[in-house]
Amino acid sequence: MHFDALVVGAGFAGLYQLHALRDRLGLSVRVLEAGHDLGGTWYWNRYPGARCDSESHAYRYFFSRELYQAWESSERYPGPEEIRAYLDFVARKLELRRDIQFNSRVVAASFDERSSRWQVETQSGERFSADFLVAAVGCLSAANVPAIEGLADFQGEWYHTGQWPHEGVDFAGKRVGQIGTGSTGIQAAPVIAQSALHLTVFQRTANYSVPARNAPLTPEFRRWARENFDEIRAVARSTVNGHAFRISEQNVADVTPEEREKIYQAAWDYGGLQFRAAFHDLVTDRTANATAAEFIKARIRAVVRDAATAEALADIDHPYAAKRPPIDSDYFETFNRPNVSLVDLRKDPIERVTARGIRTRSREHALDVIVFATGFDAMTGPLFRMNIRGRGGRSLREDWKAGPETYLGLQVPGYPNLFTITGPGSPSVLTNMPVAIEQHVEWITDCIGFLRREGIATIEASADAAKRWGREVDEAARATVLWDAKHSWYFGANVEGKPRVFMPYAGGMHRYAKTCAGIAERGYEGFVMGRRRALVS
Ligand code: N01
Repeated sequence: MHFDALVVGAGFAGLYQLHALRDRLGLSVRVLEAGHDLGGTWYWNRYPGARCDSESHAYRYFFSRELYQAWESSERYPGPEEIRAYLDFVARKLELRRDIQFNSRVVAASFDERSSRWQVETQSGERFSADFLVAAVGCLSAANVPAIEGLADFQGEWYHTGQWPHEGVDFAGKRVGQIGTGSTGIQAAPVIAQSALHLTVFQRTANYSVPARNAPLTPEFRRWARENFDEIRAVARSTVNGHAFRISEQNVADVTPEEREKIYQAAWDYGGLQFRAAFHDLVTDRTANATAAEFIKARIRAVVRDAATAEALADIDHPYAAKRPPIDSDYFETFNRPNVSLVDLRKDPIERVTARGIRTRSREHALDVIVFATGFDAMTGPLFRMNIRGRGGRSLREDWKAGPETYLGLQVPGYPNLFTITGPGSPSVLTNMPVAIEQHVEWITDCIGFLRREGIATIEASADAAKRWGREVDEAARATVLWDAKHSWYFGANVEGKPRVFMPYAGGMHRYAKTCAGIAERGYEGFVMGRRRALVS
Protein backbone atom coordinates (compact mmCIF):
# COMPACT_ATOMS: atom_id res chain seq x y z
CA MET A 1 0.00 0.00 0.00
CA HIS A 2 1.42 3.38 -0.94
CA PHE A 3 0.84 6.68 0.83
CA ASP A 4 2.26 10.14 0.34
CA ALA A 5 3.34 10.01 3.98
CA LEU A 6 3.57 7.45 6.73
CA VAL A 7 3.58 8.69 10.31
CA VAL A 8 4.77 6.35 13.05
CA GLY A 9 3.09 6.90 16.41
CA ALA A 10 -0.32 8.17 17.51
CA GLY A 11 0.55 10.41 20.43
CA PHE A 12 0.50 14.21 20.46
CA ALA A 13 3.00 14.33 17.60
CA GLY A 14 1.47 11.73 15.28
CA LEU A 15 -2.07 13.04 15.63
CA TYR A 16 -1.18 16.60 14.76
CA GLN A 17 1.13 15.49 11.94
CA LEU A 18 -1.70 13.46 10.42
CA HIS A 19 -4.05 16.43 10.60
CA ALA A 20 -1.49 18.83 9.15
CA LEU A 21 -0.40 16.66 6.21
CA ARG A 22 -3.85 15.34 5.37
CA ASP A 23 -6.07 18.34 5.98
CA ARG A 24 -3.70 21.20 5.14
CA LEU A 25 -1.68 19.69 2.30
CA GLY A 26 -4.22 17.15 1.04
CA LEU A 27 -1.76 14.25 1.24
CA SER A 28 -2.71 10.61 1.66
CA VAL A 29 -1.44 9.67 5.11
CA ARG A 30 -1.46 6.52 7.25
CA VAL A 31 -0.47 6.51 10.90
CA LEU A 32 1.02 3.26 12.22
CA GLU A 33 0.76 2.84 15.97
CA ALA A 34 2.10 -0.04 18.08
CA GLY A 35 -0.50 0.36 20.86
CA HIS A 36 -4.13 -0.69 20.74
CA ASP A 37 -5.24 2.91 20.98
CA LEU A 38 -3.93 6.45 20.73
CA GLY A 39 -2.14 8.34 23.47
CA GLY A 40 1.56 7.67 22.91
CA THR A 41 3.41 8.02 26.20
CA TRP A 42 0.06 8.27 27.99
CA TYR A 43 -1.11 5.01 26.48
CA TRP A 44 1.84 3.12 28.02
CA ASN A 45 2.55 5.04 31.23
CA ARG A 46 -0.32 4.08 33.57
CA TYR A 47 1.75 3.47 36.68
CA PRO A 48 0.39 4.52 40.08
CA GLY A 49 0.64 8.26 40.55
CA ALA A 50 1.31 8.98 36.86
CA ARG A 51 0.51 12.57 36.05
CA CYS A 52 1.87 15.18 33.70
CA ASP A 53 4.33 17.72 35.11
CA SER A 54 3.13 20.40 32.70
CA GLU A 55 0.04 22.26 33.79
CA SER A 56 -3.16 21.36 31.97
CA HIS A 57 -3.73 24.76 30.44
CA ALA A 58 -0.33 24.45 28.73
CA TYR A 59 -0.27 20.72 28.02
CA ARG A 60 -2.56 21.05 25.00
CA TYR A 61 -2.45 21.81 21.34
CA PHE A 62 -2.32 25.49 20.59
CA PHE A 63 -2.80 25.27 16.82
CA SER A 64 -6.55 25.70 17.08
CA ARG A 65 -8.26 28.22 19.32
CA GLU A 66 -11.53 26.36 18.88
CA LEU A 67 -10.06 23.05 20.07
CA TYR A 68 -8.34 24.76 22.97
CA GLN A 69 -11.45 26.51 24.15
CA ALA A 70 -13.69 23.46 23.75
CA TRP A 71 -11.72 21.33 26.22
CA GLU A 72 -12.12 21.48 29.99
CA SER A 73 -9.33 20.21 32.24
CA SER A 74 -10.27 19.10 35.71
CA GLU A 75 -7.00 19.43 37.65
CA ARG A 76 -3.86 21.56 37.68
CA TYR A 77 -1.89 18.62 36.20
CA PRO A 78 -3.68 16.16 33.95
CA GLY A 79 -3.45 12.42 34.59
CA PRO A 80 -3.06 9.78 31.85
CA GLU A 81 -6.80 9.09 31.63
CA GLU A 82 -7.67 12.72 31.14
CA ILE A 83 -4.89 13.18 28.57
CA ARG A 84 -6.11 10.14 26.64
CA ALA A 85 -9.65 11.53 26.79
CA TYR A 86 -8.34 14.85 25.48
CA LEU A 87 -6.52 13.20 22.59
CA ASP A 88 -9.62 11.15 21.82
CA PHE A 89 -11.64 14.37 21.78
CA VAL A 90 -9.15 15.90 19.34
CA ALA A 91 -9.19 12.76 17.19
CA ARG A 92 -12.98 12.82 17.02
CA LYS A 93 -13.17 16.53 16.24
CA LEU A 94 -10.64 16.19 13.42
CA GLU A 95 -11.78 12.73 12.27
CA LEU A 96 -8.33 11.29 12.70
CA ARG A 97 -9.05 7.69 13.64
CA ARG A 98 -9.96 6.61 10.11
CA ASP A 99 -6.32 7.06 9.06
CA ILE A 100 -4.74 5.42 12.10
CA GLN A 101 -3.86 1.75 12.14
CA PHE A 102 -3.38 0.38 15.68
CA ASN A 103 -1.51 -2.78 16.73
CA SER A 104 1.01 -1.98 14.03
CA ARG A 105 4.52 -1.78 15.39
CA VAL A 106 7.02 -0.73 12.74
CA VAL A 107 9.92 -3.17 12.74
CA ALA A 108 11.74 -2.09 9.57
CA ALA A 109 11.97 1.06 7.46
CA SER A 110 14.35 1.41 4.55
CA PHE A 111 14.86 4.04 1.89
CA ASP A 112 14.74 2.73 -1.65
CA GLU A 113 17.02 4.93 -3.71
CA ARG A 114 15.61 3.82 -7.06
CA SER A 115 12.08 4.99 -6.31
CA SER A 116 13.02 7.56 -3.64
CA ARG A 117 10.46 5.94 -1.41
CA TRP A 118 10.43 4.52 2.09
CA GLN A 119 9.54 0.85 2.45
CA VAL A 120 8.06 0.11 5.85
CA GLU A 121 7.15 -3.17 7.48
CA THR A 122 5.13 -3.85 10.63
CA GLN A 123 5.49 -6.67 13.12
CA SER A 124 2.63 -8.57 11.50
CA GLY A 125 4.44 -8.47 8.14
CA GLU A 126 2.30 -5.77 6.51
CA ARG A 127 4.23 -3.65 4.03
CA PHE A 128 3.77 -0.03 3.07
CA SER A 129 5.59 2.49 0.95
CA ALA A 130 5.62 6.26 1.22
CA ASP A 131 7.35 9.33 -0.16
CA PHE A 132 7.83 10.71 3.34
CA LEU A 133 8.34 8.96 6.63
CA VAL A 134 7.71 10.89 9.83
CA ALA A 135 8.86 9.35 13.10
CA ALA A 136 6.45 10.56 15.78
CA VAL A 137 7.61 7.88 18.18
CA GLY A 138 8.28 10.07 21.21
CA CYS A 139 11.52 10.50 23.11
CA LEU A 140 10.70 8.26 26.06
CA SER A 141 8.96 5.22 24.67
CA ALA A 142 11.64 2.51 24.75
CA ALA A 143 11.51 1.14 28.32
CA ASN A 144 14.85 0.52 30.00
CA VAL A 145 14.90 -2.56 32.21
CA PRO A 146 18.47 -2.75 33.52
CA ALA A 147 20.23 -6.06 33.02
CA ILE A 148 20.41 -7.00 36.71
CA GLU A 149 21.61 -10.52 37.17
CA GLY A 150 19.02 -13.04 38.33
CA LEU A 151 15.81 -11.32 37.21
CA ALA A 152 14.72 -14.49 35.43
CA ASP A 153 14.91 -16.35 38.78
CA PHE A 154 12.55 -13.97 40.59
CA GLN A 155 9.44 -15.82 41.79
CA GLY A 156 7.33 -12.69 42.28
CA GLU A 157 5.90 -10.25 39.74
CA TRP A 158 7.83 -7.45 38.13
CA TYR A 159 6.78 -4.46 36.07
CA HIS A 160 8.33 -1.52 34.26
CA THR A 161 6.41 1.71 34.85
CA GLY A 162 6.45 2.53 31.14
CA GLN A 163 4.69 -0.74 30.25
CA TRP A 164 2.19 -0.80 33.07
CA PRO A 165 -0.66 -3.35 32.88
CA HIS A 166 -3.89 -1.66 31.87
CA GLU A 167 -5.83 -3.51 34.56
CA GLY A 168 -3.48 -2.09 37.23
CA VAL A 169 -1.49 -3.92 39.89
CA ASP A 170 -2.84 -4.80 43.32
CA PHE A 171 -0.18 -4.10 45.96
CA ALA A 172 -2.36 -4.92 48.98
CA GLY A 173 -0.53 -7.14 51.44
CA LYS A 174 2.59 -7.20 49.26
CA ARG A 175 6.20 -6.34 49.84
CA VAL A 176 7.18 -4.07 46.99
CA GLY A 177 10.64 -3.03 45.86
CA GLN A 178 10.91 0.03 43.63
CA ILE A 179 14.12 0.68 41.74
CA GLY A 180 14.53 4.25 40.54
CA THR A 181 13.93 7.73 41.89
CA GLY A 182 13.50 9.82 38.74
CA SER A 183 10.30 11.70 37.88
CA THR A 184 8.43 8.41 37.60
CA GLY A 185 9.66 6.79 40.81
CA ILE A 186 9.02 10.00 42.74
CA GLN A 187 5.40 9.98 41.54
CA ALA A 188 4.88 6.27 42.06
CA ALA A 189 6.32 5.69 45.54
CA PRO A 190 3.75 7.70 47.56
CA VAL A 191 0.85 5.93 45.83
CA ILE A 192 2.34 2.43 46.06
CA ALA A 193 3.07 3.01 49.74
CA GLN A 194 -0.61 3.66 50.42
CA SER A 195 -1.62 0.08 49.65
CA ALA A 196 1.55 -2.01 49.89
CA LEU A 197 2.39 -3.97 53.01
CA HIS A 198 5.90 -2.57 52.69
CA LEU A 199 7.69 -0.46 50.11
CA THR A 200 11.45 -0.48 49.76
CA VAL A 201 12.80 2.28 47.53
CA PHE A 202 16.18 1.50 45.98
CA GLN A 203 17.88 4.82 45.28
CA ARG A 204 21.03 5.07 43.17
CA THR A 205 21.15 8.83 42.73
CA ALA A 206 19.39 11.08 45.23
CA ASN A 207 17.14 13.56 43.49
CA TYR A 208 15.63 16.99 44.00
CA SER A 209 11.89 17.33 43.97
CA VAL A 210 9.51 20.21 44.48
CA PRO A 211 5.87 19.77 45.57
CA ALA A 212 3.50 19.69 42.60
CA ARG A 213 0.55 21.03 44.62
CA ASN A 214 -1.97 19.43 42.34
CA ALA A 215 -5.57 20.53 42.92
CA PRO A 216 -8.89 20.66 41.10
CA LEU A 217 -9.14 23.67 38.81
CA THR A 218 -11.69 26.25 39.83
CA PRO A 219 -14.35 27.38 37.33
CA GLU A 220 -12.70 30.84 37.47
CA PHE A 221 -9.33 29.46 36.39
CA ARG A 222 -10.89 27.44 33.60
CA ARG A 223 -12.72 30.51 32.35
CA TRP A 224 -9.51 32.53 32.60
CA ALA A 225 -7.65 29.93 30.49
CA ARG A 226 -10.41 29.90 27.85
CA GLU A 227 -10.49 33.67 27.65
CA ASN A 228 -6.72 34.13 27.62
CA PHE A 229 -5.82 31.63 24.94
CA ASP A 230 -3.80 34.19 22.98
CA GLU A 231 -1.69 35.22 25.91
CA ILE A 232 -1.12 31.67 27.18
CA ARG A 233 -0.03 30.60 23.70
CA ALA A 234 2.20 33.65 23.29
CA VAL A 235 3.96 32.95 26.59
CA ALA A 236 4.38 29.23 25.87
CA ARG A 237 5.86 30.00 22.47
CA SER A 238 8.23 32.67 23.68
CA THR A 239 9.94 31.09 26.68
CA VAL A 240 13.00 28.85 26.74
CA ASN A 241 11.02 25.82 27.87
CA GLY A 242 7.61 26.09 26.21
CA HIS A 243 5.75 26.35 29.49
CA ALA A 244 3.02 28.93 29.99
CA PHE A 245 4.88 30.82 32.71
CA ARG A 246 7.48 33.49 32.48
CA ILE A 247 10.95 33.12 33.91
CA SER A 248 12.04 35.75 36.39
CA GLU A 249 14.33 38.43 35.02
CA GLN A 250 16.10 38.71 38.36
CA ASN A 251 19.38 36.95 39.01
CA VAL A 252 20.07 35.39 42.39
CA ALA A 253 22.76 37.99 43.09
CA ASP A 254 20.27 40.83 42.55
CA VAL A 255 18.55 40.15 45.88
CA THR A 256 19.57 39.82 49.51
CA PRO A 257 19.76 36.33 51.07
CA GLU A 258 16.56 37.11 53.00
CA GLU A 259 14.68 38.13 49.85
CA ARG A 260 16.05 35.06 48.08
CA GLU A 261 14.66 32.74 50.76
CA LYS A 262 11.27 34.44 50.53
CA ILE A 263 11.25 33.99 46.75
CA TYR A 264 12.19 30.31 47.04
CA GLN A 265 9.61 29.77 49.77
CA ALA A 266 6.89 31.36 47.65
CA ALA A 267 7.91 29.20 44.67
CA TRP A 268 7.95 26.12 46.91
CA ASP A 269 4.49 26.93 48.26
CA TYR A 270 3.15 27.55 44.77
CA GLY A 271 4.73 24.30 43.58
CA GLY A 272 5.54 22.81 40.21
CA LEU A 273 8.22 23.27 37.58
CA GLN A 274 7.92 27.02 38.04
CA PHE A 275 10.36 26.68 40.90
CA ARG A 276 13.04 26.63 38.22
CA ALA A 277 11.81 30.02 37.03
CA ALA A 278 12.29 31.69 40.43
CA PHE A 279 15.50 33.31 39.17
CA HIS A 280 16.84 33.98 35.72
CA ASP A 281 20.22 32.36 36.18
CA LEU A 282 19.39 29.11 37.97
CA VAL A 283 20.41 26.85 35.10
CA THR A 284 23.28 28.94 33.81
CA ASP A 285 25.15 30.02 36.93
CA ARG A 286 26.52 27.40 39.28
CA THR A 287 26.72 29.70 42.29
CA ALA A 288 23.14 30.81 41.78
CA ASN A 289 22.07 27.21 41.32
CA ALA A 290 23.70 26.17 44.58
CA THR A 291 21.31 28.43 46.51
CA ALA A 292 18.28 26.64 45.05
CA ALA A 293 19.94 23.27 45.69
CA GLU A 294 20.56 24.18 49.33
CA PHE A 295 17.00 25.42 49.78
CA ILE A 296 15.56 22.10 48.57
CA LYS A 297 18.02 19.99 50.57
CA ALA A 298 17.02 21.91 53.70
CA ARG A 299 13.33 21.17 52.98
CA ILE A 300 14.12 17.45 52.61
CA ARG A 301 15.94 17.41 55.96
CA ALA A 302 13.04 19.29 57.57
CA VAL A 303 10.40 16.88 56.26
CA VAL A 304 12.05 13.47 56.72
CA ARG A 305 12.14 12.47 60.38
CA ASP A 306 14.70 9.66 60.32
CA ALA A 307 18.08 11.40 60.18
CA ALA A 308 19.90 8.71 58.18
CA THR A 309 17.09 8.52 55.60
CA ALA A 310 16.96 12.32 55.35
CA GLU A 311 20.71 12.43 54.79
CA ALA A 312 20.57 9.78 52.05
CA LEU A 313 17.71 11.60 50.30
CA ALA A 314 19.44 14.99 50.54
CA ASP A 315 22.86 13.72 49.50
CA ILE A 316 22.42 15.00 45.95
CA ASP A 317 25.53 15.09 43.80
CA HIS A 318 24.47 17.37 40.95
CA PRO A 319 23.08 20.90 40.51
CA TYR A 320 19.35 21.45 40.75
CA ALA A 321 17.65 20.84 37.35
CA ALA A 322 20.84 19.39 35.85
CA LYS A 323 18.82 16.21 35.64
CA ARG A 324 15.14 16.56 34.76
CA PRO A 325 13.63 18.03 37.97
CA PRO A 326 10.70 16.00 39.26
CA ILE A 327 7.68 17.41 41.03
CA ASP A 328 5.82 15.33 43.58
CA SER A 329 2.87 14.77 45.85
CA ASP A 330 4.23 13.83 49.28
CA TYR A 331 7.35 12.04 48.06
CA PHE A 332 9.64 12.95 50.94
CA GLU A 333 6.75 12.66 53.44
CA THR A 334 6.30 9.06 52.29
CA PHE A 335 9.57 8.13 54.02
CA ASN A 336 7.94 8.97 57.36
CA ARG A 337 5.50 6.09 56.92
CA PRO A 338 6.26 2.99 58.99
CA ASN A 339 5.87 0.76 55.90
CA VAL A 340 8.49 2.54 53.77
CA SER A 341 12.25 2.20 53.78
CA LEU A 342 15.07 3.51 51.64
CA VAL A 343 18.13 1.63 50.44
CA ASP A 344 21.01 3.86 49.39
CA LEU A 345 22.56 1.91 46.53
CA ARG A 346 25.65 4.11 46.53
CA LYS A 347 26.52 2.57 49.90
CA ASP A 348 24.82 -0.77 49.51
CA PRO A 349 24.66 -1.67 45.80
CA ILE A 350 22.39 -4.29 44.24
CA GLU A 351 24.27 -7.54 43.69
CA ARG A 352 21.52 -9.53 42.06
CA VAL A 353 17.86 -10.39 41.96
CA THR A 354 17.15 -13.68 43.72
CA ALA A 355 14.10 -15.95 43.67
CA ARG A 356 12.84 -14.13 46.79
CA GLY A 357 13.77 -10.53 46.16
CA ILE A 358 16.78 -8.25 45.72
CA ARG A 359 20.12 -8.91 47.30
CA THR A 360 22.23 -5.88 48.03
CA ARG A 361 25.75 -6.10 49.36
CA SER A 362 24.56 -6.08 52.99
CA ARG A 363 21.43 -8.30 52.86
CA GLU A 364 18.55 -9.81 50.93
CA HIS A 365 15.33 -7.77 50.71
CA ALA A 366 12.38 -10.16 50.45
CA LEU A 367 9.88 -8.91 47.86
CA ASP A 368 6.65 -9.97 46.19
CA VAL A 369 6.76 -7.30 43.48
CA ILE A 370 9.59 -5.36 41.84
CA VAL A 371 8.73 -2.09 40.14
CA PHE A 372 11.31 -0.85 37.66
CA ALA A 373 11.00 2.94 37.56
CA THR A 374 14.26 2.86 35.66
CA GLY A 375 13.44 5.14 32.77
CA PHE A 376 13.96 4.81 29.07
CA ASP A 377 16.46 4.32 26.32
CA ALA A 378 15.69 7.95 25.62
CA MET A 379 15.54 9.77 22.30
CA THR A 380 17.51 7.32 20.15
CA GLY A 381 15.96 4.07 21.47
CA PRO A 382 12.53 4.55 19.87
CA LEU A 383 14.16 5.28 16.50
CA PHE A 384 16.51 2.29 16.69
CA ARG A 385 13.57 0.00 17.37
CA MET A 386 12.31 0.77 13.86
CA ASN A 387 15.50 -0.56 12.26
CA ILE A 388 15.84 2.42 9.98
CA ARG A 389 18.03 2.06 6.91
CA GLY A 390 18.96 4.95 4.64
CA ARG A 391 20.92 5.34 1.43
CA GLY A 392 22.89 2.29 0.37
CA GLY A 393 21.37 0.23 3.20
CA ARG A 394 23.25 2.19 5.90
CA SER A 395 21.75 1.65 9.32
CA LEU A 396 20.82 4.38 11.78
CA ARG A 397 21.94 2.22 14.66
CA GLU A 398 25.40 1.88 13.10
CA ASP A 399 25.60 5.52 11.99
CA TRP A 400 24.80 6.66 15.52
CA LYS A 401 27.15 4.31 17.30
CA ALA A 402 29.11 7.28 18.65
CA GLY A 403 25.94 9.30 19.33
CA PRO A 404 23.10 10.83 17.33
CA GLU A 405 23.95 13.14 14.45
CA THR A 406 21.09 15.26 13.17
CA TYR A 407 20.41 18.60 11.63
CA LEU A 408 18.10 20.50 14.01
CA GLY A 409 16.86 17.17 15.37
CA LEU A 410 14.65 17.09 12.29
CA GLN A 411 16.66 15.17 9.72
CA VAL A 412 19.63 12.83 9.48
CA PRO A 413 22.22 12.91 6.67
CA GLY A 414 21.89 9.79 4.52
CA TYR A 415 18.19 9.37 5.30
CA PRO A 416 16.25 11.45 2.77
CA ASN A 417 12.61 12.33 3.44
CA LEU A 418 12.79 10.99 6.96
CA PHE A 419 11.68 13.52 9.58
CA THR A 420 12.05 12.97 13.31
CA ILE A 421 9.58 14.91 15.45
CA THR A 422 11.38 16.06 18.61
CA GLY A 423 14.43 14.10 17.53
CA PRO A 424 17.81 14.25 19.28
CA GLY A 425 19.36 17.67 18.76
CA SER A 426 16.07 19.52 19.25
CA PRO A 427 14.73 21.10 22.49
CA SER A 428 12.23 18.24 22.91
CA VAL A 429 12.51 16.80 26.41
CA LEU A 430 13.74 20.11 27.85
CA THR A 431 10.39 21.69 27.05
CA ASN A 432 6.68 21.37 27.55
CA MET A 433 6.39 18.75 24.83
CA PRO A 434 3.24 19.84 22.94
CA VAL A 435 4.88 23.18 22.17
CA ALA A 436 8.01 21.53 20.77
CA ILE A 437 5.86 19.04 18.86
CA GLU A 438 3.73 21.73 17.26
CA GLN A 439 6.77 23.66 16.12
CA HIS A 440 8.24 20.54 14.49
CA VAL A 441 4.97 19.40 12.90
CA GLU A 442 4.44 22.85 11.40
CA TRP A 443 8.02 23.07 10.12
CA ILE A 444 7.83 19.59 8.56
CA THR A 445 4.44 20.33 7.00
CA ASP A 446 5.69 23.60 5.51
CA CYS A 447 8.78 21.82 4.22
CA ILE A 448 6.82 19.01 2.56
CA GLY A 449 4.39 21.59 1.15
CA PHE A 450 7.34 23.45 -0.34
CA LEU A 451 8.78 20.26 -1.89
CA ARG A 452 5.43 19.33 -3.43
CA ARG A 453 4.91 22.81 -4.86
CA GLU A 454 8.39 22.87 -6.33
CA GLY A 455 8.20 19.30 -7.62
CA ILE A 456 11.22 18.25 -5.58
CA ALA A 457 11.42 14.56 -4.78
CA THR A 458 13.78 14.44 -1.81
CA ILE A 459 15.23 16.54 0.97
CA GLU A 460 18.12 15.48 3.14
CA ALA A 461 20.26 17.15 5.77
CA SER A 462 23.81 17.73 4.56
CA ALA A 463 26.57 16.07 6.55
CA ASP A 464 28.28 19.44 7.10
CA ALA A 465 25.14 21.07 8.45
CA ALA A 466 24.60 18.15 10.83
CA LYS A 467 28.20 18.41 12.08
CA ARG A 468 27.83 22.12 12.67
CA TRP A 469 24.53 21.61 14.45
CA GLY A 470 26.05 18.90 16.62
CA ARG A 471 28.64 21.43 17.80
CA GLU A 472 25.89 23.93 18.60
CA VAL A 473 23.98 21.34 20.61
CA ASP A 474 27.14 20.61 22.55
CA GLU A 475 27.94 24.27 23.18
CA ALA A 476 24.39 25.06 24.27
CA ALA A 477 24.54 22.31 26.91
CA ARG A 478 28.00 23.39 28.10
CA ALA A 479 26.58 26.84 28.82
CA THR A 480 24.21 25.34 31.41
CA VAL A 481 24.46 23.28 34.57
CA LEU A 482 22.94 20.39 32.60
CA TRP A 483 26.46 19.68 31.42
CA ASP A 484 27.49 18.81 34.98
CA ALA A 485 25.23 15.79 35.51
CA LYS A 486 27.11 13.28 33.39
CA HIS A 487 24.95 10.49 34.82
CA SER A 488 21.71 11.90 33.40
CA TRP A 489 19.69 10.28 30.66
CA TYR A 490 20.18 13.47 28.64
CA PHE A 491 23.67 12.02 28.13
CA GLY A 492 22.33 8.48 27.61
CA ALA A 493 24.11 7.51 30.83
CA ASN A 494 21.25 5.40 32.20
CA VAL A 495 21.66 2.75 29.52
CA GLU A 496 24.72 0.56 29.65
CA GLY A 497 26.91 0.87 26.56
CA LYS A 498 25.11 3.94 25.21
CA PRO A 499 27.49 6.68 24.04
CA ARG A 500 27.72 9.67 26.40
CA VAL A 501 26.52 12.49 24.18
CA PHE A 502 24.25 15.28 25.35
CA MET A 503 21.20 14.72 23.17
CA PRO A 504 18.61 17.51 23.49
CA TYR A 505 19.23 21.11 22.42
CA ALA A 506 19.56 23.25 25.55
CA GLY A 507 19.72 26.66 23.84
CA GLY A 508 16.03 27.36 24.43
CA MET A 509 12.83 26.67 22.53
CA HIS A 510 12.29 30.21 21.33
CA ARG A 511 15.80 30.62 19.95
CA TYR A 512 15.61 27.19 18.33
CA ALA A 513 12.25 27.92 16.66
CA LYS A 514 13.69 31.15 15.23
CA THR A 515 16.71 29.25 13.89
CA CYS A 516 14.48 26.68 12.18
CA ALA A 517 12.27 29.39 10.67
CA GLY A 518 15.31 31.31 9.38
CA ILE A 519 16.73 28.19 7.75
CA ALA A 520 13.43 27.54 5.95
CA GLU A 521 13.20 31.18 4.85
CA ARG A 522 16.66 30.98 3.36
CA GLY A 523 15.55 28.13 1.09
CA TYR A 524 16.27 25.29 3.54
CA GLU A 525 19.88 26.14 4.09
CA GLY A 526 21.95 23.08 5.00
CA PHE A 527 19.55 20.67 3.30
CA VAL A 528 20.17 18.99 -0.04
CA MET A 529 17.22 18.66 -2.40
CA GLY A 530 16.86 15.71 -4.76
CA ARG A 531 15.68 15.32 -8.34
CA ARG A 532 12.44 16.80 -9.50
CA ARG A 533 9.47 14.44 -9.73
CA ALA A 534 9.24 14.80 -13.51
CA LEU A 535 12.70 13.29 -13.81
CA VAL A 536 11.97 10.28 -11.60
CA SER A 537 11.47 7.26 -13.86
O1 N01 B 1 13.41 7.76 34.40
P1 N01 B 1 14.81 8.40 34.86
P2 N01 B 1 11.93 8.23 34.72
N1 N01 B 1 20.04 0.38 39.29
O2 N01 B 1 15.80 7.88 33.87
C1 N01 B 1 17.43 4.61 38.31
C2 N01 B 1 9.69 12.03 31.86
N2 N01 B 1 8.64 11.88 32.84
O3 N01 B 1 11.01 7.26 34.13
O4 N01 B 1 19.79 8.50 38.42
C3 N01 B 1 19.50 1.28 40.12
O5 N01 B 1 14.71 9.84 35.07
C4 N01 B 1 18.07 5.92 37.98
O6 N01 B 1 19.19 6.13 38.77
P3 N01 B 1 20.37 7.12 38.26
C5 N01 B 1 10.69 13.05 32.36
O7 N01 B 1 11.24 13.73 31.29
C6 N01 B 1 7.71 12.83 32.90
O8 N01 B 1 11.79 8.56 36.16
O9 N01 B 1 20.59 6.78 36.81
N3 N01 B 1 18.83 2.35 39.71
C7 N01 B 1 16.92 6.87 38.25
O10 N01 B 1 16.77 7.10 39.61
C8 N01 B 1 11.69 12.15 33.02
O11 N01 B 1 12.94 12.71 33.25
C9 N01 B 1 6.72 12.73 33.81
O12 N01 B 1 21.50 6.82 39.13
C10 N01 B 1 18.70 2.52 38.40
C11 N01 B 1 15.72 6.07 37.75
O13 N01 B 1 16.10 4.71 37.79
C12 N01 B 1 11.71 10.99 32.07
O14 N01 B 1 10.35 10.81 31.73
C13 N01 B 1 6.68 11.66 34.69
C14 N01 B 1 19.23 1.61 37.47
C15 N01 B 1 15.36 6.40 36.34
O15 N01 B 1 15.04 7.73 36.26
C16 N01 B 1 12.25 9.72 32.64
O16 N01 B 1 11.81 9.59 33.97
C17 N01 B 1 7.62 10.69 34.61
C18 N01 B 1 19.92 0.51 37.97
N4 N01 B 1 20.49 -0.39 37.16
C19 N01 B 1 8.60 10.81 33.67
N5 N01 B 1 18.92 2.05 36.23
C20 N01 B 1 5.70 13.74 33.86
O17 N01 B 1 5.56 14.67 33.14
C21 N01 B 1 18.23 3.20 36.39
N6 N01 B 1 18.10 3.48 37.70
C22 N01 B 1 4.84 13.53 34.92
